[in-house]
Amino acid sequence: MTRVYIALGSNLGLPEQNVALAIEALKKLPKSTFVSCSSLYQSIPMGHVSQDDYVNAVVAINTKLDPLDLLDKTQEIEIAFGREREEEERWGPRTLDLDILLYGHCNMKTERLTLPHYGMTSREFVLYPLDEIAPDLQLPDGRTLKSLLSTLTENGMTVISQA
Ligand code: 5RY
Ligand code: CA
Ligand code: CA
Repeated sequence: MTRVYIALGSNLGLPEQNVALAIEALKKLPKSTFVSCSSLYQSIPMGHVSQDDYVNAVVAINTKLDPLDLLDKTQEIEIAFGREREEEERWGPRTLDLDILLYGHCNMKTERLTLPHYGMTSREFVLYPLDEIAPDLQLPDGRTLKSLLSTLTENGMTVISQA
């Protein structure tokens, strides 16, 4: 089994419900066991700022799925929640976004999947929830979660639903 961290985000439809139900869907992944999940956070949009606030969370699972099979499963869940990739603008609003942040200490860079997730080291809506469930986390390159958190400046994060 490999420890995996998955980030969830939504800012379309009913974001809080989308994230809560997506967590339930992740609990049912095949060849996997659920470990823990963070609180749900409301967060200020990053990247493309003229959109609604997001609801974000992070979950930890253990899995025997290989990274690309896990990606298939997370993309199926995104589609089941009404994700329409073709009609979306880059960094624009979406009903559900599931990002595999870390797959054990795996480093990979392919067309479909980059591990660790390239944006995770600088995004507060990933690092704060991760700190709740894995405060002693280290990246494959040895950087600690605490060192990444110390580089963040503003905090546009509010807990909306305690884990
Ligand atoms: C920056 C650029 C693009 C940060 C930057 C993205 C979410 C990014 C989001 C989300 C919140 C996006 C990717 N500099 N903002 N923006 N939550 N996704 N709060 O899940 F994240 S687009
Ligand atoms: Ca994302
Ligand atoms: Ca994504």
